[in-house]
Amino acid sequence: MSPLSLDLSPDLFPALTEAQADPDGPGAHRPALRFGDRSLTYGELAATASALAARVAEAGRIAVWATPTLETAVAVVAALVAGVPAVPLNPKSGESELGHIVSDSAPTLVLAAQGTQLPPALAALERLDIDIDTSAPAAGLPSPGAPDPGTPALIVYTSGTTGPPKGAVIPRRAIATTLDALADAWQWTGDDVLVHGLPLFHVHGLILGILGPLRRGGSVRHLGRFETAGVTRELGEGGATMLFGVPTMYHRIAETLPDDPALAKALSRARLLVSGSAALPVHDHERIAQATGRRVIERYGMTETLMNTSVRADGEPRAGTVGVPLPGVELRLTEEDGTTAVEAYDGETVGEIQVRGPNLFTEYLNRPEATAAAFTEDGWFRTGDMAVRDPDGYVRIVGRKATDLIKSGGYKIGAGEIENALLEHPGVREAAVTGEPDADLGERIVAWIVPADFQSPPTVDELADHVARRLAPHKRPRVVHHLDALPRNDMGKIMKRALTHD
Ligand code: MCA
Ligand code: AMP
Repeated sequence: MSPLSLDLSPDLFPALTEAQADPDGPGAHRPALRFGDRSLTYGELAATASALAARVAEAGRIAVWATPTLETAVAVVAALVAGVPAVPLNPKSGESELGHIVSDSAPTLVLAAQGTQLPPALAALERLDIDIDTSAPAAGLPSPGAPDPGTPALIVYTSGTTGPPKGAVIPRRAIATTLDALADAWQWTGDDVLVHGLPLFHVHGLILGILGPLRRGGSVRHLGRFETAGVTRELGEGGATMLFGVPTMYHRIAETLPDDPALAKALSRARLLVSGSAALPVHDHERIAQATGRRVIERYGMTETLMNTSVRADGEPRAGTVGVPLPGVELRLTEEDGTTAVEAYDGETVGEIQVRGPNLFTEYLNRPEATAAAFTEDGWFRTGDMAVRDPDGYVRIVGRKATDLIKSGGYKIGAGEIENALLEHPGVREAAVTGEPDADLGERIVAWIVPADFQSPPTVDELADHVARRLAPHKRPRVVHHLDALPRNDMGKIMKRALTHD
């Protein structure tokens, strides 16, 4: 047990600060986190996170092995309390992706749950076990003072069209303001109990799904992995009030509903069902509404911007739209040149969404050129998402500027990183990757390869395993086509539009 503990940072989690100041008060006994049969009250979380914070306070930057467990939530809260930037790592990351993230972000420590085996890519890093010690002293070191709102809080890796993922540096200000804007839009309070089964190495599951309830003084029940039975249990008898998920999860709910009246009943009791990370198909929206009487609301965000728009809890839920700009977020659509604003609110004129506000990231770590390219001269962030606006301001996303970005299961995946991985396979001479519509995943990854040897071309399983081992299982191709040659233009550039089944 560490003899030290740090005062909790009052700006991000008032309920934790209160629990630390008054460990016997009612606030300290309120539930904060639950994963399966393990849970922590605010008092317990304050004790264990402040003790861990004291142990990482001197670190430059820490990596967190972000399994869907209580340990990950405690480690990230501890890092925020200590004012030390944390890099959440996907525990299913393959060797080259992990190697890239670790060398790019250069953490001085990796935090992992006791007993977890870490891969060789992390062997050179000092390891600190996340030990959940609720008997740690409630007060110890004097407060270091709340870190400046511009201090980096998290570095979250996100894919681009080419090359390896970039680390988006997310300041404390962005986390606080995005969560408070969502509280306003969703009437989200400390009385809410959230349920979800999202991964904890992305913005959706970690910032909205764990830090969100903690900032409100409410609680979260994490399912470990998404399953409709868990949703039924927690929203039904469990009394949870909100559900967060990606469209693939709502699609699986919509598929299950006709045979599962208990799921329908549980969903009908929820105060709010929220979908994000990709477009929720209108068909799934309607099926859920019909079976439960509840309409899923959509919000739109990005790793770099956190949340930009949402359908409001007190607004009209309109399928196929992502609602209106959140408080504090400026949003404009621009013409092809990227700077002329589209003035129309006609539901027809398409422009690129650009945003400005305190919700934005600061930079891509070690990538000043990519950072500069992401912003206009007057400070608008170019999202690359194309949209129209209805007369009342509701935003409808209609597509993406880059065809080389694929959204599968709510994960953003760059075609370029998969092509590079495929080209490292000895059986592949040339490779191109595209996304094609998939009812479950939104888009599925399709690889088009010219085999090195047509007599024994690599199988889909072989290539899927190859990509899963190097990058991550969700980046593996689900379909592989063999071609004699890739279609190229006069400049030798691959013409992806020509890559279709027939
Ligand atoms: C399969 N698996 C493999 C292989 N094939 N492992 C190794 N090698 C292989 N060849 C394993 C997978 O690891 C997984 O393991 C299991 O088989 C099933 O894989 P998969 O089909 O990919 O998963 P799924 O069950 O279909 O997952 C669907 C899902 C998932 C649950 C919806 O895609 C998901 O969690 N999506 C959430 C993405 C997300 O949070 N995005 C937010 C980013 P195992 O079963 O053990 O897992 S966007 C964001 O943050 C912005 C800000 C926003 O707006 O929200
Ligand atoms: P990521 O880079 O993984 O953070 O994903 C951000 C991207 O997800 C955005 O640029 C959008 O293309 C997409 N996205 C997020 N939420 C929605 C939504 N509700 N509807 C459509 N697309 C979305």
